[in-house]
Amino acid sequence: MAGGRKSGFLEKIGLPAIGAAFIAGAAMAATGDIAAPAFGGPAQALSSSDADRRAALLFAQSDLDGSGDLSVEEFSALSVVSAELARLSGFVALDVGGETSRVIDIADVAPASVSLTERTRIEAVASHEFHDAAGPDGVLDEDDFLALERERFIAADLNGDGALKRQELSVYGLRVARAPVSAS
Ligand SMILES: [Ca+2]
Ligand SMILES: [Ca+2]
Repeated sequence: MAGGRKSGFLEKIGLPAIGAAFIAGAAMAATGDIAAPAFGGPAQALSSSDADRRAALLFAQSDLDGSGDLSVEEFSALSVVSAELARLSGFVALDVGGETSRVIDIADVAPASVSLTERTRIEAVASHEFHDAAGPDGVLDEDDFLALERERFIAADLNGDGALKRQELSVYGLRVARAPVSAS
């Protein structure tokens, strides 16, 4: 049953490494270590500057080899891990560098797990996003990553006021969870 899976790199290297970092963070938060934020209550709003801070932290966590840029494998691992953690927990944590992360509850609107078919789609989308954002030099540096994450924010900012509230937060949460987003 498990014999046909092809994404060996992510399975053997990317996912465990990045996943372990996230899980270690969650474990530290659970035991009260201030190095990792604890999960707070539901977010009421997310400003574009907080979204930028979140993206900068994500970039640092995702640059597993510390090269200062993301490889397509590092970027793809981030997409898969973001999807799996969000779906498993039922929420998206908004780590913007404080002691607690506000969360966006997606339990009612996103599937609880990532199917193999979906995972293949997520990796394909990640590869596409990577090459689009990296541009001709094929290097995804922090500026490229912030710009890409800003697009995710702008797509969720339905009224264009530079902050996400209510329904917009749900749209953003679904995008972070790489869940299918309806057009409405
Ligand atoms: Ca790197
Ligand atoms: Ca808005």
